[in-house]
Amino acid sequence: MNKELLNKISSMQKVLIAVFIAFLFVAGIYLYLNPQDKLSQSKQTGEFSNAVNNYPLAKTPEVVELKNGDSYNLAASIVKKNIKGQEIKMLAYNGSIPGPIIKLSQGAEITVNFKNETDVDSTIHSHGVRVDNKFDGVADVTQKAVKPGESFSYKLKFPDAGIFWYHPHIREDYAQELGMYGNYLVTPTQKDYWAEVDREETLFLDDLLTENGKIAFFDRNIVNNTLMGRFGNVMLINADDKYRLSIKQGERVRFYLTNAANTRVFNASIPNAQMRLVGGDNGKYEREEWIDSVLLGPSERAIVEVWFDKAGKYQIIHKTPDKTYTLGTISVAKSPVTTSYLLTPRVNQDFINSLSFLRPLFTKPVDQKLNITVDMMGMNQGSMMMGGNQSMGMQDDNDGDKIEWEDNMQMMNAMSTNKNIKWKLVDDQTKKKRTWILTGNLEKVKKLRFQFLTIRNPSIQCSTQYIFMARGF
Ligand SMILES: [Cu+2]
Repeated sequence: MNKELLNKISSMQKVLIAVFIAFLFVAGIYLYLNPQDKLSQSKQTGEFSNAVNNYPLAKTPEVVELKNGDSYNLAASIVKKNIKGQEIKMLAYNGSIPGPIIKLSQGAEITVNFKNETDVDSTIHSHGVRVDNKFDGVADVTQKAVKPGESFSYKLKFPDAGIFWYHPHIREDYAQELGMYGNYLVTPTQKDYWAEVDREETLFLDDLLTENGKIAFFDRNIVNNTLMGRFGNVMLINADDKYRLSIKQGERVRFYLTNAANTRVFNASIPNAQMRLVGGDNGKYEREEWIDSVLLGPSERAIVEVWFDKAGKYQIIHKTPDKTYTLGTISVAKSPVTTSYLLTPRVNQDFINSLSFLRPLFTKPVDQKLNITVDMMGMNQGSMMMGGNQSMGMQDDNDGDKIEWEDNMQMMNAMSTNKNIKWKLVDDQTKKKRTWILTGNLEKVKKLRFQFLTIRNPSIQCSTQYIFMARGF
């Protein structure tokens, strides 16, 4: 080979490299400008159909009262529902979204015979209910997934009073988003556990991501938006974008709120009405308090009481530092006011006493720290290819705000899947990855601190909220 040829090759290589870089640059800009196109590439691997077909219309939930020892059949199936004037394919329990409100007395044990008639594997996870591990409904951990056409029976017991909920624990990004959620309302055995009210209402707060009047793309095999979760663009109460409640003046209402959104935090309030926070995830609180609004993380519940002593229209709103969403309306019809509402928030001494055995642990030093952190396989290279951080929209514009109210890292989020984002628990001291199983009696229980570490990439300073669940307690 002579020198000239060598020069030729190297200059050809230079051209090739330049073309390659140019290609990456153009592709990066293209993907940045057309995020949906990136998704449509994976559409070929199997998209969940969003065809409405002849599916029945979703019903509104009925209240099912169950007694100790009862069996109840709960089938999940495909339905359609009108959201913002468009018929959308959704999933329902016993034909309704939310699913039936299962009302039972504290201490009851029931059997739920679940049948999966949807297009996705499923389970029933009874969120917040202290059930036996084998009926906890976590696919591939406590049971095998219930495939379409299959059934599974859950033996459930309800030792605690309050509001709980059921939903699948496999592909809940798809199935729960499409309507698979329902409440268990557990009435306390103790008579004055709650204050006297005239009415109880269960409200599921949720958001749904739609695109051109259809549910936005879901891949059958890949979970997307795993970094920040799937933020919706339609706000819903009980799967209704125009939720209405009609009551009479003077009524005292206890609302049981559940956040069914997969990542959105709600800051709910009813302007011009006095609201009292009386309970949360585990029933009543030690001390009730007057509040202006209540903050609900994903999966969280809140129990509030409101007395509507004036007639008129009230709005249920969700207020963030930048935006106010109207979630629903409450019409209060004129009526003689015959009831009153105890104006002093209650102090629940019995509950305070019942927690006294835990109080010494509050000041006990932490025995071990566990870091909850994330591996982002290939995501960093991706961000370089996409032309830097600024254009990725990864900079957090909510300085000092610890809540990610909206999807502020849309591009990065759209690229993240269950394949390139892996969560792990790492021992803070040994830096080893671990799985923790706590055994033994309470005195021997170690005090653990679980801490979320900011992702160790200076370009990704995000303040996303992540859900952390402790099971089997
Ligand atoms: Cu849950």
